[in-house]
Amino acid sequence: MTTTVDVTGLDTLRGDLWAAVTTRDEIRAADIVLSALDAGTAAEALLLDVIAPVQARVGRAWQAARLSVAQEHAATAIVERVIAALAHHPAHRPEPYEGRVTVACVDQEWHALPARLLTEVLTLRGWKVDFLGAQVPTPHLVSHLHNTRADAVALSSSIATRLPVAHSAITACQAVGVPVLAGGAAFGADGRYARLLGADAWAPDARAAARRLARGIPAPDLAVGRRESDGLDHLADQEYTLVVRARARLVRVVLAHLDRNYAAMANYSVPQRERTAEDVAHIVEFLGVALYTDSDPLFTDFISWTADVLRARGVPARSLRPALDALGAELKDFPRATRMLELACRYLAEAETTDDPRSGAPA
Ligand code: B12
Repeated sequence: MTTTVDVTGLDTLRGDLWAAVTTRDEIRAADIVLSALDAGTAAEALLLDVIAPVQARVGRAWQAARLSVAQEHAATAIVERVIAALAHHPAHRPEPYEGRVTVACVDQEWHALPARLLTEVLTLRGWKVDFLGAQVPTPHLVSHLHNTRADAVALSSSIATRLPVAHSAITACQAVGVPVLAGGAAFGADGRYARLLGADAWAPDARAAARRLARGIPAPDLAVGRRESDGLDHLADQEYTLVVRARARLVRVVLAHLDRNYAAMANYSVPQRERTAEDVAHIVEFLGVALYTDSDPLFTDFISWTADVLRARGVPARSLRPALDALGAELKDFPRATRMLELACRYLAEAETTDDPRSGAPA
């Protein structure tokens, strides 16, 4: 049964599901979704207009420190179970067979839930889907494609730091003649990184992905060939390679700089020091991907996101500045990295006006 429900109905469902997942009431959460399905709400609407926005809200609430990591994990675990219950419900039966698609997250990508939502939507639309889940090593993905003769592979990535790995996966899948549909937040809201990395197609969400697959994505022309470096001429300056190779050293140097110059660090507890080291490692990692894609906004957006996360936890945005300065000093001979770090510092300077002037400790 696939009728729709009015906007108010969906809003109520979202509110109810949010309340259930944030109070860790799995039975109630499943009941809300399955009752709506029985009452005639389309399974696709439940997946994309109820479950997906609730999950995204969980993410925003964690970012704003309104939910703890444990609460976010518990909510996500319940959402996964609710999707499974929905998928196994007798009302959730696919329309006629259309073709075969493999859905996989790129290597080191743990965000399997967006890919799972895509899987269920494609299944509802009649595709036979092989869902390979989170962090699929590229060689295993390629041998799976060899063995199953998929019409296309849908590659999912949510976090931008996985883009270089996604690039290798895209190239490897195409090399065995399978067209690649890319998607997930990592590829950019407008799909710019999917295009940059040579994906055959991109879609912003599961509905658009289903429409794109239905139109057919031509198999890559193996006779023409494509170099992995096409469109990435900027990599010739080696900045990406050198930053990635020096990652561990850069993190150590920045931490030593913070230790020397910020008395507050001496009073940090072990967990606080660990979090600072994680934050610095994250900064270096995102800088590396910004260099890979030659995207200034990728790095500034990440700094803006980190500043929001810190601010929500009572740490001012400017506390990121010392780490960026130390990194800038180390990378002063790298023009692209210098430009990105300067832009990020400019962003922080503008954001500073909204900070609490009393605190000045580094992240
Ligand atoms: C749940 C979650 C996790 C779980 C994932 C569990 C799981 N089974 O998936 C866990 C705890 C593992 C996790 C880990 C991390 N996470 Co997380 N996570 C989330 C969260 C809350 C929800 C993700 C989700 O399911 N979203 C819901 C769906 C609906 O998202 P969606 O992208 O809109 O999906 C649609 C489209 O993208 C599209 N789509 C998806 N895939 C594909 C594929 C193709 C081919 C196509 C065409 C379309 C398509 O279709 C989907 C349906 O329409 C988000 C917050 C958020 N707002 O998304 C953070 C978030 C993605 N995580 C984040 C972070 C930082 C991390 C960590 C780095 C945290 C840490 N310090 O360890 C790690 C990284 C792990 C890794 N290496 O991958 C950040 C990323 C920020 C950034 N700057 O990029 C976010 C945004 C949280 C936040 N608000 O700050 N995370």
